[in-house]
This record gives sequence, structure tokens and C-alpha cells, in this order.
Amino acid sequence: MSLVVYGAALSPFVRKVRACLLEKQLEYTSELILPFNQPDWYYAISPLGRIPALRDGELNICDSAVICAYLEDQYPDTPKLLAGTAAEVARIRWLEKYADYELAPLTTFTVFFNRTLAASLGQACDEAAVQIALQKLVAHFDYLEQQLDGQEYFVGQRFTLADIAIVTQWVNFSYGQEHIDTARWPELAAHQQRVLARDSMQTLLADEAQMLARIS
Ligand SMILES: N[C@@H](CCC(=O)N[C@@H](CS)C(=O)NCC(=O)O)C(=O)O
Repeated sequence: MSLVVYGAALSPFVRKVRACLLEKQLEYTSELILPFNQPDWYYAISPLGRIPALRDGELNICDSAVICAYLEDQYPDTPKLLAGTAAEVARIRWLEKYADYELAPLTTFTVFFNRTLAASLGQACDEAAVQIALQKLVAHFDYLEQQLDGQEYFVGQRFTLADIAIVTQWVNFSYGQEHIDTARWPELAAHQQRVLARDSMQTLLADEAQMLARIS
């Protein structure tokens, strides 16, 4: 088996894939591809140039959700992250989509980008956009707090891809110097800590610290 993850450590989507691989105890290597500065050859692997992409032997796959689903199907003897009843699997997919398409534009592409990444790309921080994103996030925090409904994890009372997909967005949010208000959303904040305490996440955060220090 030769799994290669293309991408950069601070991308929430790369983190999602790496967390899946670690949780599944699948060995992999990383090849650095910086977003916005992709080499021409990378478009043959990831047609939109986005990170992450995965190589598994002769096969190339892109998009974090597609990659995580592939890992689940291709390596069935590893710990399950996208399994359960049809209703549970649908709910995992929904929450992953919610994180990727509703949270990411606010937590990562606005808060993290402006507060942390922009300066290293020679761009100014658009603090007005950050403030609008923070206001929009309130409704998302409310929704997710309600979705937890007193449970430790989002789906089926066990750790799944939904937990990874959501918490990976909170990581970029915190890299943008913002935190979930524990007084207002106590279950969501506790859930974040629970997921971040996992060995997989601790390994990734330690790995990311170096790159974060370089751009901050
Ligand atoms: N839906 C994609 C999103 C990936 C994505 O937007 N990655 C960003 C970095 S966090 C990227 O590659 N941006 C560069 C670009 O769009 O050219 C996934 O889940 O993999």
C-alpha cells in the first residue's frame, strides 16, 4: 500500500483526510502542495488544483469528502467512520457537507484567511468581512449545539466523520484567534475538546504548529 496525501497542513480539508487516515491507522506520506501556488503537474491529479488529493497506487482521487468515503470503502477492515444505519450514514454525510460548505466559507476562508493567512500572501486583513462572518456563525453554532442534543458525538453516539469534519473547521477558526463561546454553546465547546483530545488530532495539531508559527 502506498498512500500519498497532497496538500498543506493548515488546510481543514487536508486535516480531515489526515485525521481519517490516522483514525484508520493507515500509513501514508505527505507531499506538500500549497494552495494558490500549485505546480502545473498537480492539475493532472486534482483538475481544479485544490487540496487535498490522494494517490493510492495508480489511483488519484480529489475532494476530501470523496477521499474519506473512498478510504471507508477501500479499507473495510479499518475503524469505521462513515457507517451505521442508512439514516445515520445520511446524517454523517449531511453534517460533513454542512461543515464543508456552510462552516468553511466563514471559519476558514474568511476568519482564518484574513486574520492569519492574508499577511503571508501580501494581502491586507479584511476585518469587516471577519466581523460579518462572526455574526453569521452564531446561527450555525445554535444549530450545531441543538444537533448535539446532549450526546457526546453528532451521530449514533459514536465518533464519526461528522465529528472530524466539523471540528477541523473549528481548528482554523482558532488559528484565526476566535473560539466557540463556552458559556453560550457549552455542548459544542465540550465536543470540540473531546475530539481534539484524540491521538489523531493531537498528532496533527503538533505537526501543524511549526507551519502556523511560520506564517503567523
Ligand atoms: N471541497 C473541497 C475543498 C478543497 C479546498 O477548497 N481547498 C482549498 C484549500 S483549504 C484550496 O485548495 N484552494 C485553492 C484553490 O481553490 O485554488 C474538499 O473538500 O477537498
